[in-house]
Amino acid sequence: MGTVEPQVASGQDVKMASSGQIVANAQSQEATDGFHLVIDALKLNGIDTIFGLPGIPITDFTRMAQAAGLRVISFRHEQNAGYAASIAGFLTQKPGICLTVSAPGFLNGLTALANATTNCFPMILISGSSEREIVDLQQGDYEEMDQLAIAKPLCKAAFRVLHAEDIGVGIARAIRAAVSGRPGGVYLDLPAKLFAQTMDAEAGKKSLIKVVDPAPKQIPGADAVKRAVDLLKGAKKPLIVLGKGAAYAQADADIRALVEKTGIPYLPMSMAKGLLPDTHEQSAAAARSYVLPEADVVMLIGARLNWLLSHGKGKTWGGKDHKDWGGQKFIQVDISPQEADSNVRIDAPVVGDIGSCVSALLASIGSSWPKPPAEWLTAIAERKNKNIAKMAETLAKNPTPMNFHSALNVVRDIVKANPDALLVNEGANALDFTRSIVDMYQPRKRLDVGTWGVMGIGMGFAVAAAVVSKQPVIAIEGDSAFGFSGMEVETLCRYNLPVCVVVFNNNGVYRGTDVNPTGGPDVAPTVFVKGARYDKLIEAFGGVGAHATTPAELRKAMEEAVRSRKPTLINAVIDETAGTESGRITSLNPTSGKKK
Ligand SMILES: Cc1ncc(C[n+]2csc(CCOP(=O)(O)OP(=O)(O)O)c2C)c(N)n1
Ligand SMILES: [Mg+2]
Repeated sequence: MGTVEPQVASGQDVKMASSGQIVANAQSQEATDGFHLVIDALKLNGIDTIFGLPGIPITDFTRMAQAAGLRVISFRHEQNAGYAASIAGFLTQKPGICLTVSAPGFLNGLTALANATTNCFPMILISGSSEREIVDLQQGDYEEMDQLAIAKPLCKAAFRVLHAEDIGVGIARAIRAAVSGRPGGVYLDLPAKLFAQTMDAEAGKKSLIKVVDPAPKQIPGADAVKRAVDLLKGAKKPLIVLGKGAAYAQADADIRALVEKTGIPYLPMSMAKGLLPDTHEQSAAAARSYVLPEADVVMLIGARLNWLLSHGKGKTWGGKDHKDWGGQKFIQVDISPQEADSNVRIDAPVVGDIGSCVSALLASIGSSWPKPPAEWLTAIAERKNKNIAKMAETLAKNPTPMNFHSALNVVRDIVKANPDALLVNEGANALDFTRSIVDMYQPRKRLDVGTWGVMGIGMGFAVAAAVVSKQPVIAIEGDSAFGFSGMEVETLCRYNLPVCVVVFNNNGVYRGTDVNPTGGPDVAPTVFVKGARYDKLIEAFGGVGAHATTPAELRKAMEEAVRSRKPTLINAVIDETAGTESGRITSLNPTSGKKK
C-alpha cells in the first residue's frame, strides 16, 4: 500500500512541544468533513480506485473522490460495480471498494459482497444510509433500511461509523477485516449525516490510521510441515491440487518450484489455471478423472474440498457411492484452521498463508527429493496424451454452424498469442468448454464464476480486469450469462477499455432448442429471441460490433479487437443444439422421485 506521510497543513498554528517535536495547535483554523476524511483515509491506505454508482447520499462523495485523484469508475448497476471491486481485490490483494446509495443500491451491491466472501476476495462495500433515528424507529425515511443488520450474515465483518472522528478507525478495521486471514467481503455503513459532519482539519488528519501490515504473514508450525512432508514422502501416487487461494497468494515462483522440485503431477482449479502454464508436462488436467480416484496422497494448496472437488469423496474420488470416501490421504495447505475436516479427514493440515506455507514446504523437501514412481507418471501421461489427441481431433473439425469447439479453437489460439491478456468467463457450456479447451499461461489471468457458479460477473470483472491490469481483456460469455450485466458495455465504451466480449450465442440457456410443451405462444423458459444480434448493442455506444458465423470470421474479429484495444463485442453464432443441460453439472439438477 502507498504511503502518505502526515503533513502539517499550511496556515495553521504550529508550536514546539517540550519534547522538541512540532505539533499542531489543537485548534487550527481549517476544517474538514466526513466526505474528505473518508477519501483521505482510503488514499492514506493506498486505495486508488472506487467502483460505484452515484446517488443520495454519496453523489458529492464521488465528485470529491475524483477531484482528490481517486479513479471513480461509475457503473449502470451496483451488482456489476460490486463484482468489479471484488475481482480488483483478488488481483491486487488490496480491498476492492464498491460504493452505493442506500437500500436498493446497497441490496444490489450485496450479492457481489456475499459472492466475494464465498470466494475469499477482499472487498469493502461502502453504502450510504439514511437517518439512524428514523430507521431505528421505522418512521419511513427515504430509502429506509437497517443495512448493517442485513449485511452482517452475508459478509466477513460489518461496521458503521457515526462520528467523523471515528472514520479513520472504521476504514482501518474494514481494511484489516477484508485482507487478513481468509480474505472476504466487509460492509461499511456510512449514514448521510456523517458525510456532512465537520471537524478540525488537523485533528481529523491525526485521527486517520495508515494500517501497518494489513495481512500479517501466518507461519505454519514446523511439526505441521514435517507431518505433511513425511506423508508426501511415503506416497506412491501423489497429486497436488492448486486452488484460487494459491493464485491469490502471489507466491508464483515458490509454488512452481514446489511442483517442479517434487515432480508431483498437479491439477489446477479453474482460477488457478496459468499458475504454471497449462501446457506444463506435470499438468494432469487432461487426466482429471483418472488421477482423482487413483491418487493415494493429495496435497491441496489453497483449494477447499467443496462441491467443486466433489467434497473429497464419492465416485469422483473412487468411492462406491456419493458419500463414500475413496481412501486418499489429504494434506491441506490453507490460511484457515477451520477448513480442515470440513468434508473428509485431513491427515496433515498445514495452516498459514500460502506463501509462508509453500516456502516452508520447499525448505523442508530440500534439493534431493525423489520423483514419484515412474508407473504413476507414465499412467497419467498415457491418459493425458490420449485425451489431448482426441480433443485435437474435435477442435480441428469445422462444422456449420460453428459449435463450442470450433469457436474455442480460435479463442485458444488468440489467448496463446496474447498470454498477458486476462480471460473472463461465464455461462454453462460456454464456461465448461472454455475452461477445458483454452490454455492459460500466466497466473491470475483466468477470472470466472468461482465457488457459486454465479452468472453476472462478466462485465464487472472485465471492467476491473482492464482498469487494474491495463492489459487487454477477453470475455467469453454465454448469451444468457452476458444478459446479466450486458448494459455495462456502455461502461466499457465510456472508459474506452480494451475489452473484447465474445457472446457465444446459442439462442438460450444451455441450448436454444426447448419447446413449450403446451404448444402455446410463449417460448420455452430456456429459449431467447433467435438470431439476436448482440453486436448491435455495443455499436449504440460507439464500440465495435462484429458478427461471426465461422471460425475465420471470429478469428479476424478477435485479432482486430486485441490489436486495436477498442471496446468490441463479437456475436459468435453457435449451433443451438450443441450444448448440454447445465453444462458439466447436469447431475446437480434435482429429478423427482415420483413414479410417472
Ligand atoms: C445468478 C444466477 N442465476 C442463474 C443461474 C443458473 N444458470 C447457470 S448457467 C446459466 C446460463 C447458461 O446459459 P448461457 O450463459 O447461455 O451458457 P450456454 O450453456 O448456453 O453456453 C444460468 C441461468 C446462475 N448460475 N446464477
Ligand atoms: Mg447460451
